[in-house]
Amino acid sequence: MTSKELKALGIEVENLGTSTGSKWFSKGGLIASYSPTNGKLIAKVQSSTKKEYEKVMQEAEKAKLEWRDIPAPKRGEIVRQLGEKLREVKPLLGKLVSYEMGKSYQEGMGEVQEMIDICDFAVGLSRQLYGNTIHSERPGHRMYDQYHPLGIVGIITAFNFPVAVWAWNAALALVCGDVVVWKASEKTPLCAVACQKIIADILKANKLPEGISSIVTGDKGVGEWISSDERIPLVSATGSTRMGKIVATTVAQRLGKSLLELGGNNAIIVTPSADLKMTIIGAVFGAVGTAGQRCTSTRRLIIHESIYDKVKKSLVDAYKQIKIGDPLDIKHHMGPLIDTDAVDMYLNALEKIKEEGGKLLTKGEVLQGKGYESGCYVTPVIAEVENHYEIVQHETFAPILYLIKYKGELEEAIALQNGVKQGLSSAIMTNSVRESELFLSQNGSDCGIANVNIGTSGAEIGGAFGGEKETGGGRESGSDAWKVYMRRQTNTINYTTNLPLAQGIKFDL
Ligand code: UN1
Repeated sequence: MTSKELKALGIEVENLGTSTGSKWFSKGGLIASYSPTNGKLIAKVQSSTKKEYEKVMQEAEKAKLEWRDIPAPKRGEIVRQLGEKLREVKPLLGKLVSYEMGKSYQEGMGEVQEMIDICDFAVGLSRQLYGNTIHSERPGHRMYDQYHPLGIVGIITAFNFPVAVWAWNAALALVCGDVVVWKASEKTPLCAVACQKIIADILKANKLPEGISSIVTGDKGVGEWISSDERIPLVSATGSTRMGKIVATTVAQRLGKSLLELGGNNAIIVTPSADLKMTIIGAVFGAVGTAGQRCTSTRRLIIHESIYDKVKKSLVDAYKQIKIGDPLDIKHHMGPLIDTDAVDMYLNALEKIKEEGGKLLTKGEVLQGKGYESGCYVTPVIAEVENHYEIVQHETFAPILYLIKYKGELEEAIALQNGVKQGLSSAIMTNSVRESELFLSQNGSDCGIANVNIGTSGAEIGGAFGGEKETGGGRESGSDAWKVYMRRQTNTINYTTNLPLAQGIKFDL
């Protein structure tokens, strides 16, 4: 990516990493962002000091009072403008996502498309923040519930979706009348700077308080400021289960709310009636897309023994077709891992698989030579394992796909699928109504997402996104996920001259 392209997104050689709207200030240490695609330094971002964080919070506190007074459909208009701007910058921002994070250019563009889609969704939502009307048990009384803005929403995001997850949270929070303070992953700080510049321009052009959208930059210490801050009623955090447990505990100690979107250990059940062509495409994209670094990545295939060998062979053949290299070159299916620490985790996982008795069906190695200078390119691996292996129970953020055999009925496969601590995404490949309905029933998948005849990754923004168990229980994005960004109030109005008490209680004076 050229410096001219970076400049068009507002990125300089050195950037400030703290901002409220278009006011930028930073005195903390410099974070260097290297591209995993070629190992080159892209630019540096100055992290936030505690004092700067305080300034951001003070601006946010002021801005929230004004923002919540603006009618929701008018707030929607601002989000509409954000969606418009994102349409304009999609190729460039998509390129930055690909260059800084390492996912394929197509997927980088797809991520910006998710941002656009959630903006469109939020614009419609801004006229639909509905509560219920309720029939009172008392004569001459009316009841309803309504939703008010929460105030300040803290957003903590991971490197793997460096722009979309902010947009899922910010677009909804903004139409709900909240202001947002975002801490992005220190592995992808430039994506955050670029997004903040886009929204700051819109706020400025509309003469709105700039504290409506802020960013702070830094490591987990900055996340800790957000989690422990009583001025932030909701913290939405995306990342590892380890991080989520820390955020959840800190937020719970002050009885704040947290929306957690943590690790997955997603499986596709492949039944005897599965369409194998669809299965292979879904499984391979799910396992190697984003180099296995989506929380929805397909980690396990639970295959019926009657078709096991056939699926295994087709997969091994398909993996031979995968082109690995510079993700900005669209002929490549798979780019690098985010950094060399991630490569070490991949290598450790391969060792563990072998130690526990698993068998690698494809060679797992770090690629070397021309085009692979960053040291972050690895080959995707297929491994035959047992579900109970410790390594299989663990989410390794890398392109490693586990094959697990089931012998009997679907119930056995469902037990394997549910037999992990995480509960994000799941899928079944079947042409049997009985099997698909059982999979979707209360006795079926225990995940937040359960798909039939599609893979585990690539969820649309229209549905609520998130999962159960160690995935954290939060729901972001579509459906009625907006409700968590607002406080709910039940109102009872008496329009008579009597004061009857509920539950028939008599209290005469
Ligand atoms: C994530 O990996 O944090 O469903 C989000 C998907 C994407 C979002 C993934 N729409 O794969």
